[in-house]
Amino acid sequence: MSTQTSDTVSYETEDGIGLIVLNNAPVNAASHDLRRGICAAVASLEADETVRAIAIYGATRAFIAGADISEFGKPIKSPILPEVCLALENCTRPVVAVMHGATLGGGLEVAISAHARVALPGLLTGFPEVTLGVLPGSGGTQRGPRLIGIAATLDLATTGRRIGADEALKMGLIDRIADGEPRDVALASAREAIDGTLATRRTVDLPVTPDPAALGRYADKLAETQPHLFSPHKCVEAIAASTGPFDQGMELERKLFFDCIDSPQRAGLIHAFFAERAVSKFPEQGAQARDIGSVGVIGGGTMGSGIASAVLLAGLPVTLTERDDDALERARATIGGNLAGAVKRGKLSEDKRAVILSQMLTTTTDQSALSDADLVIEAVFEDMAVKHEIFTRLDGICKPGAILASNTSYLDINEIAAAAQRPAEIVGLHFFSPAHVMRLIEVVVADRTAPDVVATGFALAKRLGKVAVRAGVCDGFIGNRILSHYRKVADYLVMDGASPRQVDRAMIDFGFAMGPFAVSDLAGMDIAWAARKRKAATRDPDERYVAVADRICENGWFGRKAGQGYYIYGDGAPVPNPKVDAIIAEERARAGIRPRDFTDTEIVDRYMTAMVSEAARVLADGIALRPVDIDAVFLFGYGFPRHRGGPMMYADTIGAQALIDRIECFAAEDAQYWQVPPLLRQMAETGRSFADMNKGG
Ligand code: 3H9
Repeated sequence: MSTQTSDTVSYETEDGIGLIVLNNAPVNAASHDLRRGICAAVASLEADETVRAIAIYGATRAFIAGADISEFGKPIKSPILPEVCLALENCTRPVVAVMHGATLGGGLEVAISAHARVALPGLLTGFPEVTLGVLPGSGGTQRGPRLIGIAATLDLATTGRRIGADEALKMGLIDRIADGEPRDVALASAREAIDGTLATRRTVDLPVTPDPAALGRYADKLAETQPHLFSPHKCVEAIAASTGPFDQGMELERKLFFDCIDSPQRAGLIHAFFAERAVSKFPEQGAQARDIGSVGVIGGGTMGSGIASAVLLAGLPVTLTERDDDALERARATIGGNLAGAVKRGKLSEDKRAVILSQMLTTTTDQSALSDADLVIEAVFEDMAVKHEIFTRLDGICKPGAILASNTSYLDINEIAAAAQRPAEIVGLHFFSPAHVMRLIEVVVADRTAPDVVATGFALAKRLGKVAVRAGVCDGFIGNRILSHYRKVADYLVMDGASPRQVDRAMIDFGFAMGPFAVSDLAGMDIAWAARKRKAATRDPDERYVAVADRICENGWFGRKAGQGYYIYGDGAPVPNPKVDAIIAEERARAGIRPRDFTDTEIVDRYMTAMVSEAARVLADGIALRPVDIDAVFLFGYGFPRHRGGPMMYADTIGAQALIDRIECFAAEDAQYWQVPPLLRQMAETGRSFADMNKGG
């Protein structure tokens, strides 16, 4: 008979064994109710003289996925997780933790407070706290070094990487791996704890071997690679204290944990965590996604090959078509290279790569080979006439019910859909380069796209391990529309006196992995040049136009692939291109501009204000469902610094009125470009924030 100690925890006894069962679906987050329930169950079982050993396991798909993140930033109610850990560790009966599924962060800390650990094969464990801007705050930084050593704890805690049962066993984090149902394993393990075949001991009683070399190594590495992040450095500080008395170490860990909780980075990183999940809620989600068993890709350039690689890596067969055999050969080589990269990153075995290339990838010049595909993704160059021709042809070739998607990055999906007899089955699936690596897909919903086709786009993204965001139709959808607006500011700043390297550096210091000019070089400046030429005829004649990039391109300096662009690329680190500086000087002189100095703060303020302004217009136009969708687009598609949560979260930290003040100040220089979005005015008047809009307010 089982006794509930809280809504989510119960215990029962069988043959002298006490079983504590955790049932806080979906992933057993250590909520207040769960914590309370565990402490009460331990107390009741300890009071029962017939109980000789205790085992604790989860009745959901996880043991414990960690502290309940939604409680962060709110007042914490007792018992806190460190108290739960102490209750288990100080229990007078041997306690075995049965670790299965996600056993992360606070979940792992609970497990290492038990006296022995048995894991099921599908275990996913580690200390992911740094990815949320905190550190293991329930004794992980103190018990970890006692159990697996200082170096291994530093590795897990500062990287946040997740490991499986085999690695956990090798590391000494668990005592053994056992297969079976968690309850059966719990009973068997507790019996072994009683008869001594499973050794039990308190982690706190184990000695710590000092390792100043590892501590120094990690401190140096983090100072170099993550100087702007807060919590990884605090992990090192807390782990360093593990060689001293346990209680003192725990006290320091608790203090540092709260320093992290109070840091804006924690708020940004947790917003990013929930953003990834929030975007999976969309109006058409009730529709049944169609089965996708095979995918066609038209076009084997960088994008098409990247998409094919992503689909193949997800285990789906791909038929890729190109115009001629040479192009097919290049596509095969690109896909082969992409998959080799996956082997290198440990995501694929060499054998599996060979099987994929020989059995799952078909390349052909004959588009009729797409007749059986459930979904075809077009990834040819951006020309409406070409897309029309392809969609008309595909419509005739593809079987009824097949979905036809375009990977266009800005063209009108409604216009593309008009070329086919099946407008309900046409959708935009906008991948980001490199498509087998970048996690974002914009699912672009045209006027007549059917709900189940939208749901299929989301389901496919999930299968590919990507983050889908629903976008409406406009030039550039969510991401590229906003990008094409704020990218101009980088050019204006350079014309007015900043250098490309100063702008890049300021944005790197803000947290981006690369600045806008380095990104242009990486993407290839010829692509944006071609787009500018195409749009020249329709450009607003009053718009300020900067010709520096055109002049660089006229010289053939297209960026990295040409060996030079804004920077010169050789064997060492890229260096600023002095010939570009000369072009900038000439263009300033031609425009009669006397260059002035900009501080890095001024650069960031203009760049970010421009980004937020266009984002507010995208939201008001209904192109993005909620502010959090824009945040997700930038986090997963544009390298926005995760610890800042996304542009809309950034905007909330500045405030609508302060943003308006900035825009009005910048408008004194260029009133055509700097205009206050009406949504920001409304927000300033009503006090409503983007966070309120995410909650439906
Ligand atoms: C910590 O432990 C601090 C301690 O050291 C110190 C404390 C003092 N809390 O991802 P899914 C929700 S820090 C609250 O879609 P999956 C999630 O939002 C924590 N909610 O499923 C979603 O809700 P909804 C360290 C959580 O199977 C639902 O569960 N732990 C939490 O793809 C399903 O999630 C971590 O960092 C949570 N901890 O992946 C682990 N976790 O359905 C974070 C999940 O309403 N979690 N939810 O959208 C994960 O990595 C993944 O969620 C997991 C499952 C692998 C567990």
